[in-house]
Amino acid sequence: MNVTLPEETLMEMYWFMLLSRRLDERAWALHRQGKIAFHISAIGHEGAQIAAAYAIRRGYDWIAPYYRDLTLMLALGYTPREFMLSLMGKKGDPSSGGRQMPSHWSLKRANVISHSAPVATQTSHAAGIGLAIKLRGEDKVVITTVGEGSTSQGEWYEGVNWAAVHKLPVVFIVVNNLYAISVRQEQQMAVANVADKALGLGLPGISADGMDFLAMYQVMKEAVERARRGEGPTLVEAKVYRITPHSSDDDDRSYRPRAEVEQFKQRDPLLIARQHLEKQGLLTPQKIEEFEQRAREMVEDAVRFGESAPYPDPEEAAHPVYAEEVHHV
Ligand SMILES: Cc1ncc(C[n+]2csc(CCOP(=O)(O)OP(=O)(O)O)c2C)c(N)n1
Repeated sequence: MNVTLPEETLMEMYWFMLLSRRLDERAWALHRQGKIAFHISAIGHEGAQIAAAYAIRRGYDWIAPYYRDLTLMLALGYTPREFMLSLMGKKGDPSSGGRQMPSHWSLKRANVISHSAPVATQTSHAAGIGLAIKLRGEDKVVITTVGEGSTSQGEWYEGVNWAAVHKLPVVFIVVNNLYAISVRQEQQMAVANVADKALGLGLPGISADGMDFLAMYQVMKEAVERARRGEGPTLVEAKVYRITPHSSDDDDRSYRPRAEVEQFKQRDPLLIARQHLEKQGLLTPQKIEEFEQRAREMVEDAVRFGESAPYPDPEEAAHPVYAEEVHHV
């Protein structure tokens, strides 16, 4: 592995992974307390996401994410307070003003575009943005994420195919956590790796260890640079594991053995990152405690902020779904 990143960058990456984890855990607790209606988790996905965030030029490149991208969003500047507003359906939620499901991100200031509820639709959004970048002659890149189950959708093939034909600056990240709710990968596709699908579509396909943020970063960095040089899209498969149930509405005991979950917990991305940074002498027990303390404070501040924030005004219910004034041509 020849990844060289400044020490502060490595520590910052670890910090966002930790903050994401602690926020995520708090969201589960809020759900069990009956304070929020729904949560969909990033636990197990942090390493792949932080690598993607740091491989791009944040605030410059474009992002078409999916619902499991909490760590990516935090690294793009989405705040814990904003996350709580989204979870609690409160007015200041930047994604939709508290009127969308939580974790259906959009963040104008960070070039994050809103995604729809049907899975894989963001793939064609990303291809469209890629085409716009190319037509304008810009050196921007767009990254988009889906789960492996979403690669069974026709729209996913259409978007990837179009980007490959026109050599668009897109990195298609497929986060393979083995399950699409209760459907295992083998019931969903006849290939061993999602990356194998790239062969038939005419773009490079690479599998990365998404549990290890440095392994994933290396693959992402190459894919992003390739796109920026005008050499076209790459399909990056991040092999991860979803340690939690699909969402707060799901009982995963009905479709996967506990032993499997326990086995993958040994490869927890936060643990792997910690081991990397401890080995390099960057993370000391004191630093770990300092980070934990800061994360606890931020999470509790965000919860208080969310709880005291107002709900959207009823008059805003249709905004900005319908135009104030309709223009007929
Ligand atoms: C077109 C479509 N079909 C079904 C659903 C319901 N649905 C929501 S998430 C999901 C699973 C997606 O699995 P995957 O793409 O592997 O992502 P993961 O949640 O595992 O990260 C399904 C079937 C949907 N939102 N859109």
